[in-house]
Amino acid sequence: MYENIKYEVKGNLGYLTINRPKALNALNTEVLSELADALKEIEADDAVKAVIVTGEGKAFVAGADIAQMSKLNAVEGRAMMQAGHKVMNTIDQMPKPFIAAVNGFALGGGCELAMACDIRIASSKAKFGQPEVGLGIIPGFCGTQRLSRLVGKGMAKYLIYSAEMINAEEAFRIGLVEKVVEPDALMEAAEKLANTIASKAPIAVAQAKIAINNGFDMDLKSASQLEVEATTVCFGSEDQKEGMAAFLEKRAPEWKNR
Ligand code: CO8
Repeated sequence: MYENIKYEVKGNLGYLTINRPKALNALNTEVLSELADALKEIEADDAVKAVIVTGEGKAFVAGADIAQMSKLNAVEGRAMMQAGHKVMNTIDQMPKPFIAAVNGFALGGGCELAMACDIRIASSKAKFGQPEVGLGIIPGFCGTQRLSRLVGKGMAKYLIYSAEMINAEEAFRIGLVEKVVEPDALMEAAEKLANTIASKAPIAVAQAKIAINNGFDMDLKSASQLEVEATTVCFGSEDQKEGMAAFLEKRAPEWKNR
Protein backbone atom coordinates (compact mmCIF):
# COMPACT_ATOMS: atom_id res chain seq x y z
CA MET A 1 0.00 0.00 0.00
CA TYR A 2 2.82 2.39 0.86
CA GLU A 3 5.86 2.79 -1.39
CA ASN A 4 8.16 5.00 0.65
CA ILE A 5 7.33 3.90 4.17
CA LYS A 6 6.40 0.64 5.87
CA TYR A 7 3.67 0.43 8.45
CA GLU A 8 3.12 -2.79 10.40
CA VAL A 9 1.22 -3.70 13.55
CA LYS A 10 2.58 -6.43 15.80
CA GLY A 11 0.65 -7.05 18.98
CA ASN A 12 0.00 -3.70 20.61
CA LEU A 13 2.75 -1.89 18.76
CA GLY A 14 2.80 0.01 15.48
CA TYR A 15 6.07 0.10 13.50
CA LEU A 16 6.51 3.07 11.20
CA THR A 17 9.64 2.78 9.07
CA ILE A 18 10.82 5.37 6.56
CA ASN A 19 11.82 3.23 3.59
CA ARG A 20 13.92 5.08 0.99
CA PRO A 21 17.31 3.69 1.99
CA LYS A 22 18.96 4.65 -1.32
CA ALA A 23 18.31 8.32 -0.51
CA LEU A 24 19.03 7.78 3.21
CA ASN A 25 15.25 8.00 3.82
CA ALA A 26 15.10 11.66 2.79
CA LEU A 27 11.63 13.11 3.30
CA ASN A 28 10.05 14.12 -0.01
CA THR A 29 6.41 15.08 -0.54
CA GLU A 30 5.47 11.44 -1.23
CA VAL A 31 6.98 10.27 2.07
CA LEU A 32 5.23 13.08 3.94
CA SER A 33 1.90 12.23 2.32
CA GLU A 34 2.27 8.51 3.11
CA LEU A 35 3.24 9.37 6.69
CA ALA A 36 0.10 11.51 7.00
CA ASP A 37 -2.01 8.55 5.79
CA ALA A 38 -0.29 6.07 8.13
CA LEU A 39 -0.83 8.45 11.06
CA LYS A 40 -4.57 8.43 10.29
CA GLU A 41 -4.49 4.61 10.44
CA ILE A 42 -2.63 4.73 13.75
CA GLU A 43 -5.03 7.24 15.26
CA ALA A 44 -8.06 5.14 14.30
CA ASP A 45 -6.65 1.85 15.61
CA ASP A 46 -7.33 1.40 19.33
CA ALA A 47 -5.28 -1.81 19.32
CA VAL A 48 -2.10 0.22 18.72
CA LYS A 49 -0.93 1.40 22.13
CA ALA A 50 2.53 2.70 21.16
CA VAL A 51 4.40 3.40 17.92
CA ILE A 52 8.07 2.90 17.07
CA VAL A 53 9.42 5.19 14.34
CA THR A 54 12.65 4.17 12.63
CA GLY A 55 14.51 4.20 9.31
CA GLU A 56 15.45 1.42 6.89
CA GLY A 57 19.19 0.89 6.34
CA LYS A 58 21.98 3.08 7.64
CA ALA A 59 19.99 6.26 8.20
CA PHE A 60 17.07 7.23 10.38
CA VAL A 61 16.27 10.14 8.05
CA ALA A 62 19.02 12.30 6.47
CA GLY A 63 16.69 15.28 6.13
CA ALA A 64 14.14 16.67 3.74
CA ASP A 65 14.87 15.70 0.12
CA ILE A 66 17.42 18.22 -1.13
CA ALA A 67 16.98 17.22 -4.79
CA GLN A 68 13.26 17.93 -4.56
CA MET A 69 13.66 21.13 -2.50
CA SER A 70 16.27 22.52 -4.91
CA LYS A 71 13.51 23.01 -7.52
CA LEU A 72 10.93 24.66 -5.28
CA ASN A 73 9.96 28.32 -5.31
CA ALA A 74 8.81 30.06 -2.13
CA VAL A 75 5.16 29.06 -2.54
CA GLU A 76 6.03 25.41 -3.22
CA GLY A 77 8.59 25.35 -0.40
CA ARG A 78 5.96 26.71 1.96
CA ALA A 79 3.52 23.96 0.91
CA MET A 80 6.15 21.27 1.57
CA MET A 81 6.95 22.86 4.90
CA GLN A 82 3.29 22.81 5.85
CA ALA A 83 3.06 19.12 4.90
CA GLY A 84 6.06 18.50 7.18
CA HIS A 85 4.56 20.52 10.03
CA LYS A 86 1.31 18.57 9.67
CA VAL A 87 3.14 15.25 10.11
CA MET A 88 5.26 16.45 13.05
CA ASN A 89 2.32 18.13 14.80
CA THR A 90 0.07 15.09 14.31
CA ILE A 91 2.67 12.93 16.08
CA ASP A 92 3.07 15.55 18.79
CA GLN A 93 -0.65 15.96 19.39
CA MET A 94 -1.87 12.37 18.96
CA PRO A 95 -2.60 10.99 22.43
CA LYS A 96 -0.50 7.87 21.84
CA PRO A 97 3.19 7.47 22.66
CA PHE A 98 5.70 7.57 19.77
CA ILE A 99 9.24 6.31 20.31
CA ALA A 100 11.95 7.22 17.80
CA ALA A 101 14.44 4.36 17.40
CA VAL A 102 17.23 6.42 15.83
CA ASN A 103 19.35 3.91 13.92
CA GLY A 104 21.66 6.29 12.03
CA PHE A 105 21.73 9.80 10.54
CA ALA A 106 18.98 12.01 11.98
CA LEU A 107 19.70 15.24 10.15
CA GLY A 108 17.55 18.25 9.35
CA GLY A 109 13.98 17.01 8.90
CA GLY A 110 15.12 13.67 10.34
CA CYS A 111 16.19 15.26 13.61
CA GLU A 112 12.89 17.16 13.52
CA LEU A 113 10.95 13.90 13.07
CA ALA A 114 12.79 12.34 16.01
CA MET A 115 12.06 15.43 18.12
CA ALA A 116 8.33 15.27 17.30
CA CYS A 117 8.26 11.81 18.91
CA ASP A 118 7.74 11.53 22.66
CA ILE A 119 10.96 9.65 23.48
CA ARG A 120 14.17 9.06 21.52
CA ILE A 121 16.39 5.98 21.86
CA ALA A 122 19.55 6.17 19.75
CA SER A 123 21.99 3.63 18.42
CA SER A 124 25.53 4.51 19.50
CA LYS A 125 26.19 4.97 15.73
CA ALA A 126 23.45 7.60 15.29
CA LYS A 127 24.37 11.13 14.27
CA PHE A 128 22.27 14.23 14.85
CA GLY A 129 22.33 17.70 13.37
CA GLN A 130 20.48 20.57 11.76
CA PRO A 131 22.59 21.27 8.64
CA GLU A 132 20.04 23.58 6.99
CA VAL A 133 21.96 26.88 7.16
CA GLY A 134 24.63 25.26 4.97
CA LEU A 135 21.92 24.85 2.32
CA GLY A 136 20.58 28.39 2.58
CA ILE A 137 17.51 27.59 4.69
CA ILE A 138 16.69 27.01 8.35
CA PRO A 139 15.05 24.02 10.03
CA GLY A 140 11.55 24.16 8.55
CA PHE A 141 9.74 21.23 10.13
CA CYS A 142 9.55 22.99 13.53
CA GLY A 143 13.17 22.30 14.51
CA THR A 144 13.85 25.88 15.57
CA GLN A 145 11.10 25.46 18.15
CA ARG A 146 11.38 21.81 19.24
CA LEU A 147 15.19 21.82 19.49
CA SER A 148 15.24 24.89 21.72
CA ARG A 149 12.50 23.41 23.90
CA LEU A 150 14.43 20.14 24.27
CA VAL A 151 18.01 21.35 24.73
CA GLY A 152 17.63 25.05 25.57
CA LYS A 153 17.99 28.17 23.45
CA GLY A 154 21.78 28.47 23.61
CA MET A 155 22.51 24.88 22.56
CA ALA A 156 19.81 25.05 19.85
CA LYS A 157 21.49 28.18 18.44
CA TYR A 158 24.91 26.50 18.65
CA LEU A 159 23.67 23.49 16.67
CA ILE A 160 21.54 25.39 14.15
CA TYR A 161 24.00 28.25 13.43
CA SER A 162 27.04 25.94 13.18
CA ALA A 163 25.26 23.03 11.42
CA GLU A 164 27.57 20.80 13.47
CA MET A 165 26.83 17.09 13.43
CA ILE A 166 26.97 15.43 16.86
CA ASN A 167 27.20 11.80 17.89
CA ALA A 168 24.74 9.89 20.05
CA GLU A 169 26.67 10.37 23.30
CA GLU A 170 26.72 14.13 22.84
CA ALA A 171 23.01 14.06 21.90
CA PHE A 172 22.39 12.20 25.17
CA ARG A 173 24.52 14.65 27.14
CA ILE A 174 22.54 17.66 25.93
CA GLY A 175 19.15 15.97 26.38
CA LEU A 176 18.33 15.47 22.72
CA VAL A 177 17.98 11.70 23.26
CA GLU A 178 16.87 9.83 26.36
CA LYS A 179 18.93 6.65 25.93
CA VAL A 180 21.85 5.33 23.85
CA VAL A 181 22.28 1.61 23.17
CA GLU A 182 24.50 -0.59 21.00
CA PRO A 183 23.23 -0.75 17.38
CA ASP A 184 22.18 -4.42 17.70
CA ALA A 185 20.18 -3.66 20.83
CA LEU A 186 18.24 -0.70 19.41
CA MET A 187 14.97 -2.33 18.34
CA GLU A 188 14.90 -4.53 21.41
CA ALA A 189 15.33 -1.49 23.66
CA ALA A 190 12.62 0.44 21.78
CA GLU A 191 10.24 -2.54 21.93
CA LYS A 192 10.91 -3.10 25.62
CA LEU A 193 10.05 0.50 26.41
CA ALA A 194 7.05 0.52 24.04
CA ASN A 195 5.70 -2.70 25.62
CA THR A 196 6.19 -1.31 29.12
CA ILE A 197 4.22 1.80 28.18
CA ALA A 198 1.60 -0.31 26.37
CA SER A 199 1.08 -2.33 29.57
CA LYS A 200 -0.09 0.80 31.44
CA ALA A 201 -3.58 2.32 31.34
CA PRO A 202 -3.87 3.80 27.81
CA ILE A 203 -6.13 6.59 29.01
CA ALA A 204 -3.56 7.57 31.65
CA VAL A 205 -0.65 7.55 29.18
CA ALA A 206 -2.78 9.64 26.78
CA GLN A 207 -3.67 12.18 29.47
CA ALA A 208 -0.02 12.36 30.58
CA LYS A 209 1.01 13.20 26.99
CA ILE A 210 -1.70 15.86 26.73
CA ALA A 211 -0.72 17.41 30.08
CA ILE A 212 3.02 17.44 29.32
CA ASN A 213 2.84 18.58 25.69
CA ASN A 214 0.08 21.15 26.03
CA GLY A 215 1.20 22.34 29.46
CA PHE A 216 4.81 22.87 28.36
CA ASP A 217 4.07 26.16 26.62
CA MET A 218 1.69 27.48 29.27
CA ASP A 219 2.46 29.47 32.40
CA LEU A 220 2.70 27.23 35.48
CA LYS A 221 -0.70 28.25 36.86
CA SER A 222 -2.56 27.36 33.64
CA ALA A 223 -0.45 24.22 33.17
CA SER A 224 -1.21 22.99 36.69
CA GLN A 225 -4.92 23.52 36.00
CA LEU A 226 -4.51 21.50 32.80
CA GLU A 227 -3.03 18.71 34.94
CA VAL A 228 -6.08 18.84 37.22
CA GLU A 229 -8.37 18.50 34.18
CA ALA A 230 -6.31 15.62 32.74
CA THR A 231 -6.27 13.77 36.07
CA THR A 232 -10.02 14.34 36.42
CA VAL A 233 -10.50 12.62 33.05
CA CYS A 234 -8.56 9.67 34.49
CA PHE A 235 -10.68 9.63 37.67
CA GLY A 236 -13.79 9.51 35.51
CA SER A 237 -12.56 6.42 33.64
CA GLU A 238 -13.21 2.73 34.20
CA ASP A 239 -9.49 2.13 33.98
CA GLN A 240 -8.81 4.20 37.10
CA LYS A 241 -11.23 1.96 38.99
CA GLU A 242 -9.63 -1.12 37.42
CA GLY A 243 -6.03 -0.02 38.05
CA MET A 244 -6.60 0.73 41.70
CA ALA A 245 -8.80 -2.36 42.30
CA ALA A 246 -6.13 -4.55 40.68
CA PHE A 247 -3.49 -3.10 43.00
CA LEU A 248 -5.61 -3.72 46.10
CA GLU A 249 -6.57 -7.23 44.94
CA LYS A 250 -2.91 -8.01 44.11
CA ARG A 251 -3.63 -8.95 40.48
CA ALA A 252 -2.72 -7.61 37.03
CA PRO A 253 -5.09 -4.94 35.70
CA GLU A 254 -7.23 -5.58 32.61
CA TRP A 255 -7.49 -2.27 30.80
CA LYS A 256 -10.69 -1.39 28.99
CA ASN A 257 -9.34 1.78 27.37
CA ARG A 258 -12.25 3.82 28.66
N1 CO8 B 1 18.09 14.65 0.33
C1 CO8 B 1 18.23 13.98 -0.81
N2 CO8 B 1 19.10 12.98 -1.01
C2 CO8 B 1 19.90 12.66 0.02
C3 CO8 B 1 19.83 13.32 1.25
C4 CO8 B 1 18.86 14.36 1.40
N3 CO8 B 1 18.67 15.02 2.55
N4 CO8 B 1 20.77 12.81 2.08
C5 CO8 B 1 21.40 11.84 1.38
N5 CO8 B 1 20.88 11.75 0.13
C6 CO8 B 1 21.27 10.85 -0.95
C7 CO8 B 1 22.60 11.27 -1.55
O1 CO8 B 1 22.39 12.29 -2.51
C8 CO8 B 1 23.06 9.96 -2.16
O2 CO8 B 1 22.36 9.76 -3.36
P1 CO8 B 1 23.18 9.17 -4.67
O3 CO8 B 1 23.62 7.80 -4.21
O4 CO8 B 1 22.12 9.14 -5.71
O5 CO8 B 1 24.30 10.09 -4.90
C9 CO8 B 1 22.56 8.92 -1.17
O6 CO8 B 1 21.52 9.55 -0.42
C10 CO8 B 1 23.62 8.45 -0.21
O7 CO8 B 1 24.18 9.59 0.40
P2 CO8 B 1 25.76 9.87 0.47
O8 CO8 B 1 26.45 9.23 -0.68
O9 CO8 B 1 25.93 11.34 0.63
O10 CO8 B 1 26.11 9.09 1.81
P3 CO8 B 1 27.33 9.36 2.77
O11 CO8 B 1 27.35 8.23 3.74
O12 CO8 B 1 28.56 9.69 2.03
O13 CO8 B 1 26.92 10.72 3.56
C11 CO8 B 1 25.42 12.13 4.80
C12 CO8 B 1 25.86 10.69 4.45
C13 CO8 B 1 26.51 12.81 5.60
C14 CO8 B 1 24.15 12.02 5.64
C15 CO8 B 1 25.17 12.92 3.50
O14 CO8 B 1 24.30 12.15 2.67
C16 CO8 B 1 24.50 14.23 3.72
O15 CO8 B 1 25.15 15.19 4.13
N6 CO8 B 1 23.17 14.33 3.42
C17 CO8 B 1 22.43 15.56 3.52
C18 CO8 B 1 22.15 15.92 4.98
C19 CO8 B 1 21.40 17.22 5.06
O16 CO8 B 1 21.90 18.28 4.73
N7 CO8 B 1 20.14 17.17 5.57
C20 CO8 B 1 19.32 18.33 5.78
C21 CO8 B 1 18.45 18.58 4.61
S1 CO8 B 1 17.56 20.09 4.76
C22 CO8 B 1 16.24 19.72 5.74
O17 CO8 B 1 16.11 18.61 6.23
C23 CO8 B 1 15.27 20.79 5.96
C24 CO8 B 1 14.01 20.34 6.69
C25 CO8 B 1 12.93 21.37 6.59
C26 CO8 B 1 12.71 21.80 5.17
C27 CO8 B 1 11.46 22.51 4.92
C28 CO8 B 1 11.40 23.09 3.53
C29 CO8 B 1 10.45 22.48 2.58
